[in-house]
Amino acid sequence: MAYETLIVEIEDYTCLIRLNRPEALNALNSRLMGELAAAMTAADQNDKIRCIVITGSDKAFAAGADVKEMATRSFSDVFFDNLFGAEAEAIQRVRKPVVAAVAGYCLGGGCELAMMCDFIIAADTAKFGQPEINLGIVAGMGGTQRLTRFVGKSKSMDMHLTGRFMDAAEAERCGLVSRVFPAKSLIEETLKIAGKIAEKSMLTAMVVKEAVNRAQETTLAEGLLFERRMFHATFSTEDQKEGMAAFLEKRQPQFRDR
Ligand code: CO8
Repeated sequence: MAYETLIVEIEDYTCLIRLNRPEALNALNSRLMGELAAAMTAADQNDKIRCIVITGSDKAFAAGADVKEMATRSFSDVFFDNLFGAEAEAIQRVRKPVVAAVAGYCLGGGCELAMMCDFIIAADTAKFGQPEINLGIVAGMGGTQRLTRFVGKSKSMDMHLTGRFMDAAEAERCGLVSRVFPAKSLIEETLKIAGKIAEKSMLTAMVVKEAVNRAQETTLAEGLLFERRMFHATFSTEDQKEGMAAFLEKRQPQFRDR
């Protein structure tokens, strides 16, 4: 399918989705969010794809929601449209692993989109921020909730109340991003990481994703019980037999997602 605001490439087992509105630093407008939700849903349903990577350009992952599109809208406009609500839900429904590869500006809705991914790999040029307060609004796609869970209340309050940007080193230090690479090798390194994920059992990878995401949603006791039950359930899979046999036979496992 052809997209106006995305470039989608499928290579080996990875679907690389590039946000592509260079004229607006990849600002998220309705068109882009609709196309992104559609592209991610299609990738999730495509049996060939085992990992999804979302990226932007060297200059910007995304500089936030499109201010030009939002500026004159009223409360009832955005309320009845449920602005970006359906798209955000579609993105969060994706069951396969999703990695964000962030270079340059990653602000407002852009930072929120990156945080909706399963983890964030950053270039050393990345700049994260929730500067909505400068526009007289509050974050609307998870910024106050997810950033607080990632970096804690103090730093999250600082980011949301001052609107300041955080560089890649600070973002790695406080747990917002998992790894930082030089900008020129960001995509290559992220695709290597996606390739590693693609080698695993997709069935197990999806279970891992569900279990880790539970940690953000529930109490420790409930999360531990969910994890233990999922651990028990993996013993019903062929991939558990294959993974353990391969270890004992000192060979690489051949997972079949069964
Ligand atoms: N929306 C629309 N256009 C944008 C945006 C944006 N968020 N960011 C940049 N652009 C455009 C600029 O208007 C400019 O276009 P033009 O040349 O036509 O004027 C072009 O991109 C280049 O931008 P700059 O000239 O400003 O580039 P600089 O390098 O000087 O500055 C910055 C880069 C610092 C990133 C600057 O562009 C900036 O501050 N951008 C806005 C950042 C921001 O405030 N983001 C938050 C937006 S609000 C939001 O994300 C809310 C999310 C919640 C949505 C959930 C709904 C439920």
